[in-house]
Amino acid sequence: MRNSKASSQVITCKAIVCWGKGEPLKVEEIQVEPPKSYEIRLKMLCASICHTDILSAKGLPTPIFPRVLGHEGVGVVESIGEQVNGLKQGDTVIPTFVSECQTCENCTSGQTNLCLKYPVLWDSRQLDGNSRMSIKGQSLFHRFACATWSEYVVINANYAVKVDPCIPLSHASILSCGYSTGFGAAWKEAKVKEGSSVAVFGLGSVGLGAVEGARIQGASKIIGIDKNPRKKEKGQVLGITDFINPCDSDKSISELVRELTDGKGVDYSFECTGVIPLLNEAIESTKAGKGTTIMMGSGGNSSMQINFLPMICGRTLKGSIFGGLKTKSDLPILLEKCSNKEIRLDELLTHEVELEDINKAFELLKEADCVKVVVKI
Ligand code: CXF
Ligand code: ZN
Repeated sequence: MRNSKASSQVITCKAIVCWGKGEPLKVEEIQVEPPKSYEIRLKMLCASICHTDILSAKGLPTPIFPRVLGHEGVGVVESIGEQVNGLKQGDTVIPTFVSECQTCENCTSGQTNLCLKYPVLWDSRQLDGNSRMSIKGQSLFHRFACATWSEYVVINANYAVKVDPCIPLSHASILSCGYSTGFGAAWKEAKVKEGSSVAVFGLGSVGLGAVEGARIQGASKIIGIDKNPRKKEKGQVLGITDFINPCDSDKSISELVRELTDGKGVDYSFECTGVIPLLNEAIESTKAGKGTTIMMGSGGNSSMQINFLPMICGRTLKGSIFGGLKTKSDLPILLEKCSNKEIRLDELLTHEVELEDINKAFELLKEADCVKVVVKI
């Protein structure tokens, strides 16, 4: 039987709702509709916190409220719509915010992971413009189309990636955004070459993913940059060869990177903080004429100023969502690396909270040794 009885019923469950800009998050009883024909309803098992959820709670870049937050997570298929192929009840899946139809101009271009048929759902509703979540009759927006900080969620089946149930849930969850974004940036966007040099700005989960991606690609010099001295050791486990703490010097970061690279700069830099002045530093840390910077950090800002001279001197700046990873072609490869223990995700898992304690989780993120907070659902 493809559909359970539950698929025709609305489910009332707990979810984390953000009612307005900067307001504390609330645990609420919400209603989750049954899946429509191309949708699946997931029972979420585990979620995690990504920096952009904090920005969303502050109304950045767009104040969309009331909204169920969370976009990292993993769940099990509770029920499916009539037209869904390739997924069944009981499958373990990651909800994703990018998709891959494999047929559109972008998917077949070999240049981008931004599918045109199933785009990033910036307006925080499902593809048909509606939401499947509500509270006392009032519609709730999603975080992208994911809204993982909920016991149940409905997503379009094209935004779901099947996961080997043997992968620890916490690992699957952190592969659904931050870490994969960094890893993909080194692997798919920069295509880091063997023996090359790399600088990673910010050693949170995105940055540590970029470090590990660069190490696996064969980079021989990986410079980690972070204001938090505790990140040095963590970075070393994942693969940094050098560490810069900008607070320890009066020099600019790009000068410090040059000092570590015979005055030349690095082949690739990865901006994972979203702090705009750091983007210029990341660009200026790369080699004139051929250096590449991949920008992933989201500061929630809508504009920024890029210095003219370093860019005109032949450097490349590329923006990236989800590290350029395609959800059908690339994410399964990363999930397999996780199964084979080729990547060290345990190093990222520093804290764990219950869904109800999500506000506490935001506090934990300020702690010096915090990389990733996992949310048990
Ligand atoms: C986000 C960064 C801002 C654009 C959408 C994706 N990545 C992770 O949360
Ligand atoms: Zn994220």
